[in-house]
Amino acid sequence: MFRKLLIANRGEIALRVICACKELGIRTVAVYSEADRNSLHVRFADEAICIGPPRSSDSYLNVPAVISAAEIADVDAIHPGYGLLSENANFAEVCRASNIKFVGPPPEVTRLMGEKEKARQAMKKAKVPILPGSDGVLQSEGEASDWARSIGFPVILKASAGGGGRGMRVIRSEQELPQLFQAAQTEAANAFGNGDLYLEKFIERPRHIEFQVLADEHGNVISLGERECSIQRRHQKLIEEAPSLQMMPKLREEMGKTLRRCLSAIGYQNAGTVEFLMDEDGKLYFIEMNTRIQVEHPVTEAVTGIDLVKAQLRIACGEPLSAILPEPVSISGHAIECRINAEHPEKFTPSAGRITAFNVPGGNGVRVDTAQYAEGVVPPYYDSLIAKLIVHGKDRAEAMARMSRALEMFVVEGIHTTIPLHRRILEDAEFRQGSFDTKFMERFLARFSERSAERPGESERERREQQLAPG
Ligand code: MV4
Repeated sequence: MFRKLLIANRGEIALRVICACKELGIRTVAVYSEADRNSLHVRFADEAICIGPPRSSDSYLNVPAVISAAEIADVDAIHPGYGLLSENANFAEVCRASNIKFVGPPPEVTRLMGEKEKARQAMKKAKVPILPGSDGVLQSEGEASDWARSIGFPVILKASAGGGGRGMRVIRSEQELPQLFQAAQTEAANAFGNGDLYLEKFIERPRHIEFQVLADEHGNVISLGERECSIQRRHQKLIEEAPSLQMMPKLREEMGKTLRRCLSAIGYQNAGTVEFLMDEDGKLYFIEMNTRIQVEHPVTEAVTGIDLVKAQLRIACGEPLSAILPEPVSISGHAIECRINAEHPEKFTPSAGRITAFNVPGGNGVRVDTAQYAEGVVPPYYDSLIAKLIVHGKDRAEAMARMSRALEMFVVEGIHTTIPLHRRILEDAEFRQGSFDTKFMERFLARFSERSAERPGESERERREQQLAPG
């Protein structure tokens, strides 16, 4: 096993990696920005090194600063967490050149999956279902038009260097194409330094379903089932569940086999997530692969009993899956995660500041992953996730009841959070019924405004806050 590992991240995921290292007897090195001096990842790591000013670009994203810290601390490995440098193939290459093990897939695979159109073709070649669409990147607007006509409108233009919803355009008719093609190309070139586009059939009301996989360094791959991630707003997930109510056991098993074959062929290693859209007929289509541990990994941990971060570390040390996994791997019960973000309830804009009171729920089937504490400060420089509340129950009904009571017992004062919003979602009939798609939040928020409109004499803000408030 590694002797010493550097965590190139902050917040709850840095703490999550520290937990796994402590359990495996690995010494830990935290890196932190000037805004994170008093953070728990600094406190609980064996060593901590300040790598720069508050802004991520000056600290957590500064490759020379991170590598220097790793060399000074003399670590064997780096865990990148999620976001930041986790899917940066160049960083993984620098780690390799510095003789430091990057806990993740080889840079070549990260690079392949980062080019969305190449990833799509690789999946197609391995017989993973993809949507009808262009073969390779579009060379011209004319080519886009030809593909769109042969596939049939509506279609969606996507940036090959994009992902996570950035730089996409839905095209509903031939007339719209020239303008939207130009707009998408310009946006992609500006945002990613690469204007390459591809095109797919557009699915109007998809569900977002993703498969968690683990691959060792000896060609063995396993699928740990799916997560339902359709409850999202502006491409930010709010609630994730495992398993998905929409997934038939036969399809899950079939996808598992397909993914094992495909990812073994690609030479995938370590933890990864394969994202799919599910159409109204329950068919799955590959959209993207994420080559990192994800925010929502705990729901899979809850239903499989597998510690995914420990598995990542053991895989990176060369252990085979057969030594890591229980026999057999099975999925039991139902898990739900609510992302607790520091956000204004009505605008979903970041809410930084000092936390004046903090009570974390516990009890049977409840897990909270957080690096926050009472009197702690949420800095304005980073993403707004301050805690993840994960519950596990024997079925979805028990998980929902557990989530409701845990949200009630979760106290965060001094800043705004998404806790009141989650409490309302948990009461929503459509959510409880469980057959939602990625448009759920739009409908949910519209139901809200309608009810607010029926209450004259209050400001919009007062109404919204009252409706979002507990009780
Ligand atoms: C799509 C789509 C409909 N049809 N592709 C958004 C994020 C990126 N990973 C892919 N996305 C989408 N791709 C086709 N062919 C709709 C979306 C989409 C979406 C997907 C998953 C979760 C939430 C979403 C919200 C809006 C659009």
